[in-house]
Amino acid sequence: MESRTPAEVIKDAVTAVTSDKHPDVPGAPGSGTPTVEEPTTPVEPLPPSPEQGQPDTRTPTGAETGTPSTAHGQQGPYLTTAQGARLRDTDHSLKAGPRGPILLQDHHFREKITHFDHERIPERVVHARGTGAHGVFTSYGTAANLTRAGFLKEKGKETEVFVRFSTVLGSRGSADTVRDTRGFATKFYTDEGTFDLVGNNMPVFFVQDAIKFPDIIHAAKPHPDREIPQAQSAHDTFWDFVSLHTEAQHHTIWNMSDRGIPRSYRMMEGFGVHTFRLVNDADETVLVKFHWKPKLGVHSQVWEETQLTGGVDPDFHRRDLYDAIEAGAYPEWELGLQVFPDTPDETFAGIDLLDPTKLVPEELAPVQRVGKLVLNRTPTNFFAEVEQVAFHLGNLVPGIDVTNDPLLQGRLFSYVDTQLTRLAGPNFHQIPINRPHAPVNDMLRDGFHQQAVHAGVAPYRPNSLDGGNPFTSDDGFVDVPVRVAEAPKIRANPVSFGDHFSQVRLFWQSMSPVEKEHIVRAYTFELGKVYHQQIRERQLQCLANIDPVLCEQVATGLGMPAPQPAGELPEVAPSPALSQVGEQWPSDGRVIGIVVDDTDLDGVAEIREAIADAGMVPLIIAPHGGKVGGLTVQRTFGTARSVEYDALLLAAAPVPAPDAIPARDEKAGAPRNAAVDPRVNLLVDECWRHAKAIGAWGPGAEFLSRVGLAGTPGVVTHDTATGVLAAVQQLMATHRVWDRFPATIG
Ligand code: HDE
Repeated sequence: MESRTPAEVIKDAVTAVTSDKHPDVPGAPGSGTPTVEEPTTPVEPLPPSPEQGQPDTRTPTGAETGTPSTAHGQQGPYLTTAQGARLRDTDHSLKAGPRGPILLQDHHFREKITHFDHERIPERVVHARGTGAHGVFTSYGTAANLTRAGFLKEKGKETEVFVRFSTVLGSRGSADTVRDTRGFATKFYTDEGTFDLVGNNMPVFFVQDAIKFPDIIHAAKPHPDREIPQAQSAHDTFWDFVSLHTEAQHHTIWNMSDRGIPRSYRMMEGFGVHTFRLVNDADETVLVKFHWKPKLGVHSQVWEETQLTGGVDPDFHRRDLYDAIEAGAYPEWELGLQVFPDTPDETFAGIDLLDPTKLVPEELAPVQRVGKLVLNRTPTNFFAEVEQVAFHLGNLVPGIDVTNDPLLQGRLFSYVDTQLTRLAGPNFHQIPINRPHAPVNDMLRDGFHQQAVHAGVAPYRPNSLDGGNPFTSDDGFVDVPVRVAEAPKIRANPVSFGDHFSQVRLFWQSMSPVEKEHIVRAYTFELGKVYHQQIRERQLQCLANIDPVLCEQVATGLGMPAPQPAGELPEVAPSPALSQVGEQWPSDGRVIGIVVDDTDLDGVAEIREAIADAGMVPLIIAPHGGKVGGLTVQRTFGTARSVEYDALLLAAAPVPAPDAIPARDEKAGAPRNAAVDPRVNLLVDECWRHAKAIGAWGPGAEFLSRVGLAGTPGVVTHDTATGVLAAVQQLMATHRVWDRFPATIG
C-alpha cells in the first residue's frame, strides 16, 4: 500500500471537504447549474447596533468583557469553537472513513450537540407565553410630593424600561389570543436601582392569600391525566374551583368580559393590583394603586375572532406589537396612581385596600397621571431578553414600599424562588437583561454561572482590609416602620375579605349592554364545556348572587333552571370607567385592508398613501400575489381573514375566479352569490360579523349591494376614496360598530 505523509492525508481531506460534488443535484456545488453562491471570503460585518454591544456600563464588577461584538452575534468573521479555535468544517462529523461510525474524540461534534441539547430552559410555571419590548419612561414630576423615587419625582427624567406581556395559563408555544388574564410586567432600570412593577391587565386577583396560588393554577392548568385543554379556562377543574372558592368570582367575571380577549397588548390597561406604600422626602407616606392607561384605549377582539386567530395567526399579539414598533407607531401608556391616605385601618371609602379581590372605582379615587411609557425597540434576541428576564416584586427603590396584602407578601417570596430553578442558580441578576443600570456593590459572591471577576478580599462588613468598602448610605432604601398590630399568630383573613360578590355586581352593573351580552355568551360557552352538572349548578348559584339577569341568560343558554340569589343583592353604584365602550380613540397603528382586483381602479394608490400618512397600516388584498396596478400585493384572497383588519375598504367588485386551483378555496364555503368572488364575500361577511367598519367606492360599492350589506350600520360608501376613508376613520374611533347588533340586555 502506498504510504503517504500526514501532511498529504490532511491536504486530501481538506480538498474532499471543500469540493463536495453533487453533480446530479441542480444548483448543488459542482453541478454546473447556476446558484446563489455562499460567500467564501470573510467580509467585515456591519457595525453592531448599540444594543448589541457589550453592556460594559452594566456589569456588576466592571470586568473586561472582550472585543466588541458584531452585528452577526458574536466576535469576528470566522467560525470557532466555544474556546475560540477556528474551525475548517462544521458540516461533517469525524468518522472512521466516509461510511464509518462517528469517533468519540470528535470534540467539535460533542460541543455543538451538547450545547444544543441544553438550549431549552424550563418555561415559567405561569405566564410562560410572552413577548417583550424595550422603551423609555418619562416622569411628569407630578408625584414629587408623594415619593422620593427619583424616576417618578424629577420632571422630564427619562428611565430605560423593559416590558414583558404574557398570557397566564398557556405553555410557551400556545396561542396569543386565548381567553385569559394578561401579564404586564415592567422593569424600570432607574439610577437608584431596578424597580419592577409586575402587574396584570385586570385590577383584581382570584385569591386573597398567596398560599392559594398553587390551587387556582392547578385548577386552571390542563387536566393532569390527558393534559388538555391548553390555555383555556373552559373546563371542569377551573369552574370547580372558582364556583367553590367564591372569592375568585370577581377576577372570573373580568376574564369572561372583553378584557379577557384583548385586541392588542397596545390596547390594554395595566394594574399593579396590590396597594403599595409611597414615602416622600419628608418621610410622609400614602397608599397607592398603580395603573397603566393606554394611549389607544382599551379594546378587544370578539370571541369568534379570537378562535379564528388562534389558528390563522397564533402569534397575533406578538406580531402586532413588533410590527407597530418597527413601523414607528410606538405604543404608549401613561402611568397613573390612585392615592389614598395611609390610615391605620388601610381602607378607603369602606374598601379594604389590602384585599386584592377589590378595586377602588376611579370615580371615588381618580387616577393621577405621573409619567409616560413609550415602547420603541424590539428585542435583539428573544431568548436572551424575553425568556431570561426575571421580574420580582422585591425589586424596589427608595420611595416605594410594600403593604401587608397577603397576596403581595407571598409573591415577595415566590418570584426569586422560581427563578433560581428557571435560570439555574443565584446569579441571574448578571444576565444582561436583568443587570441594573445603577452601580452594583452587593457583596454577593460565587454560585453557579458567576460572570463577574470580583476584586478585593473583604466581601463582608465591617472590614478594614478593603478600606471599609462598601458603605451604607443615608439616602438608601427605607422600610417604612409601619406598626405591626399586637396580634396572635393565626391562619385567618380579616372579616372584610368575606364579601365576595358586591364588587362582582358592581362590575356587571358598570358594563354597557353589548359588553353584558359578551359576558353572558362567555359564561354560556365556558360552562357549556363543563361536563359535571353539579359544577354548572354551583356556578349558576354564583351568578344568581351577582345579578338575576346574568344568571337567567346563562341558565337559558345551558338549558338549566336559574336559581334564586342566596340573599338580598346589594345596591351598587356603577363605575363607568370600567366600561370599554363609549369613548373616541386615536387610530394609530390600526390596520386597514383594501380589496382590489386586476382592473384599473380609481383612488387605490392615493388612499393607500393617505392611510399610511394617518399613522395606520394599509394592506392591499388582491386575487393573487405580486403586483396589481403598480402596487405591491400584501395579502391575497386566499390569505386574507378578517382578524387582521380593523376596517375593510373595497375598491373592486371581484367576481368568481376561473377554475384555477389557487382561486378555489374550501374556506369560501357553499356558493351564496354567483356574482361575487366567494372568498371576498367571506372576508366581508367576517368583517361584518366582527363589527368592523366597512367602506367602498366605485365598483366596491356595487359589491356591497350584491351581497346585501349596502346601507347597513357601519357600512359606508362615497363617490371618492378619500371620502370613504374619512367616514371609516370616524367609525374606527369607537373601535367597533356595535349598533350593528342592537343589544337586548339593558
Ligand atoms: Fe405572578 N408569578 N404570582 N402574579 N406573575 C409569576 O414568576 C405568583 C400574581 C405576574 O413576564 C412567576 O418569574 C404568586 C398577581 C406576571 O416574567 C411566579 C402569586 C399578579 C408574571 C409567580 C402571583 C401576577 C408572573 C412565574 C400569588 C398581578 C410574569 C414565573 C397568588 C399583579 C412575569 C416567574 C414575566 C409570574 C408567582 C399572583 C403577575 C411563579 C405566588 C396578583 C405579570 O413566581
